[in-house]
Amino acid sequence: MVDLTPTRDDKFSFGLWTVGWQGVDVFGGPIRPPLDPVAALEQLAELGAAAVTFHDDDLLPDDATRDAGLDRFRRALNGTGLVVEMLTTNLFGDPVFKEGALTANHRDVRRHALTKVLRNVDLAAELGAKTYVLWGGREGAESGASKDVAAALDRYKEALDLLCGYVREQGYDIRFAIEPKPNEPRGDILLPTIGHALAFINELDDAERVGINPEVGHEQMAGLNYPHGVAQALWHNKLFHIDLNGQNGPRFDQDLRFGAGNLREAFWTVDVLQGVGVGRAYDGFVHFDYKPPRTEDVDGVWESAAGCMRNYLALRAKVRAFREDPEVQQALAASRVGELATPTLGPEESLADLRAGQRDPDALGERGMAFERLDQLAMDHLLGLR
Ligand SMILES: [Mn+2]
Repeated sequence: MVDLTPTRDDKFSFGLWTVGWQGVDVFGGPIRPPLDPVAALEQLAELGAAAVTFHDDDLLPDDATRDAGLDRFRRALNGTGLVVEMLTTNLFGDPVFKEGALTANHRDVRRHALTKVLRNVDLAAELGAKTYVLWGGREGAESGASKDVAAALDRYKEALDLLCGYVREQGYDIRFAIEPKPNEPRGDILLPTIGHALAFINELDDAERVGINPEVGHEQMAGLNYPHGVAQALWHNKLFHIDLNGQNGPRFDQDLRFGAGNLREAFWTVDVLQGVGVGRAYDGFVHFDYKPPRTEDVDGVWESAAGCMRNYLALRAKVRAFREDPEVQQALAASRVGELATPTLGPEESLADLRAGQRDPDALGERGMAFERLDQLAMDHLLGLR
């Protein structure tokens, strides 16, 4: 049996808003008491996490208690040995952001939003966080004429260009990561998928400094294949951060613990994060952005946090065993998976050579690909049958 005890080397990280979620949803108020951030640090350290992340407002809700709150939090970081690896801004909760933040129609709202981000970027630098996430939950629309999408993208770009310039000017070691989401809370959110965000980043002044923070459920809400999206992000060298959780297909954002929901995609997600196929593994923090269901009491919260890490470690062991299995290697060869790495045109070959070549399309068309055997082997590993 593999050891499923998380260690600091596993680089597990949790948002303070995850375990601290009081269960407020569209249909009901809080069902759990507020969680003290220091208690959260202590419990997460105990469970084997290595880092935490937070929105400005999660830790520092008002200016009157800001300095004292920060002091107390720093002492707890030192005491537990946890680090802050990522910071982000709450640009969605306050009424001022009801129509958007960095892309709000109202210019003063955009100026207020940018001010809020800048202040928290300073805090990120101070705390040593190297990733700054931007989730534009309110950047979007419910109706057609209400948002000039091209102008909104101009303003989104302006904000990112200004933020990158600021970070460069200050000499901060910080990169930005955009978190795509198709909808919720807005009817339609800008930069809805990994692909939209990657294309947008290409238009930025300092595209090198901006990557993405894809979340399992957000892609699956759009019916997309999450591990494929992660593989493409790695291929572009843009996987700056990751948000793992669970989701059952296109429906509301479930934010289940990692491994719950679509277990097969969780398996392939861990596989792709190991660098299989892409040739480039993800070596950043393994960040969980989920919500302990509102059926749970405080014990259930910690059960779900431990479950996220346990499921990741279990799937990592399964994925490694799958890749090392000699029968899997034979099945991969039978399915010609490795052959895809060979360029279509030979090194000394011209397109004229290619066109002059003889092939037998009928014979090629008759050949089975043996993918079912390959996938059943993966299934057998996942089900613990091998
Ligand atoms: Mn989510």
